[in-house]
Amino acid sequence: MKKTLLLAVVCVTLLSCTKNKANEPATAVPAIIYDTDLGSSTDDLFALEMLYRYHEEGQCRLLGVVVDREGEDCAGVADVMNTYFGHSDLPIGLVQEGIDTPKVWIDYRDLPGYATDDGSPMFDRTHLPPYPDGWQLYRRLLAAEPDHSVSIVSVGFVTSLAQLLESEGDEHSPLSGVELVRQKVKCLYMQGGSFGDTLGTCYNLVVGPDFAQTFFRLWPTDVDIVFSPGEVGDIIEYVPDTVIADIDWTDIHPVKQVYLRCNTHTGQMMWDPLVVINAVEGDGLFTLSGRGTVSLTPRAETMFTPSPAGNCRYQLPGDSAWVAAMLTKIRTVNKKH
Ligand SMILES: [Ca+2]
Repeated sequence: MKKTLLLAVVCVTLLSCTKNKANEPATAVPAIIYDTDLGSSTDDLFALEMLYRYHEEGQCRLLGVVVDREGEDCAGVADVMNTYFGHSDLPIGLVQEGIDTPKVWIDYRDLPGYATDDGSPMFDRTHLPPYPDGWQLYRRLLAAEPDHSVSIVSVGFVTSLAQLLESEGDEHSPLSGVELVRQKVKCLYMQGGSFGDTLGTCYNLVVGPDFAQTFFRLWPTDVDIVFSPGEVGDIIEYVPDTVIADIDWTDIHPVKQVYLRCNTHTGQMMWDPLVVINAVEGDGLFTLSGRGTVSLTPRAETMFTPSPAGNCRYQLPGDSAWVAAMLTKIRTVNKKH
């Protein structure tokens, strides 16, 4: 009897191993939550276009969009983009009680209201307000995914992330926000940080210092972060005339309309797409620092301390060939979508 029981246990174990192996290809494609301050800089738009393309090509699974800049118009931009590019099924979350009136660099928050010559809306909509709170959408999406499988692409503020980390158990999961992140998140890819010879700040963190402090205090130290500091994207420029020329196949295009209607000569560089490329295509296209830990000073400066067991790494600027290759990747989504 004992031998029979042992055999049964072995069989069940083998079956369960086989089942897990069969699931591996599905989990190998990164599941991604896109966390963005849409409505101000246009690199957030290009990064989102790239995620659509990666999703369509089966290179990632885009789970949803969290808008971390306050305002239903900012979430409306996400809705216009999702709808236009055929991803109206994507859920949208919007921060409440976020950063109070942060600077707007390129104001395209009225994109949802753009009209054609006859006054009719230029772009269709799917999800109208109200939107779920960003941290609540995080909890719902994370709870439904396999353990250690989700990559977060954070290219805006850390408002919704800080609120997620402070959250308690709810109908989606009994876990606290910290434990939910620890259980579900594989890696956070973040636009931000400054890791030069002297301490420095970055816009996305310093503009909301309380959120940044909460984020660094609570983020689990056993969940990886890859930072994309400003200087990495500072050398990649997608000039406005080229953007418009690349979208020569239509005028009814949300990104082209932003470039036709707004002053985009603001020193806009391609910071955010680098975060998406790293999250989807992996580390091979980037030169990364060694491992270490990152802490935040009281003045919201990021401080990197090398440590082989640390959870943090950061991108380093590439050479001119790398810059050209990155820009080509970014431009592709506008040329052929
Ligand atoms: Ca951004």
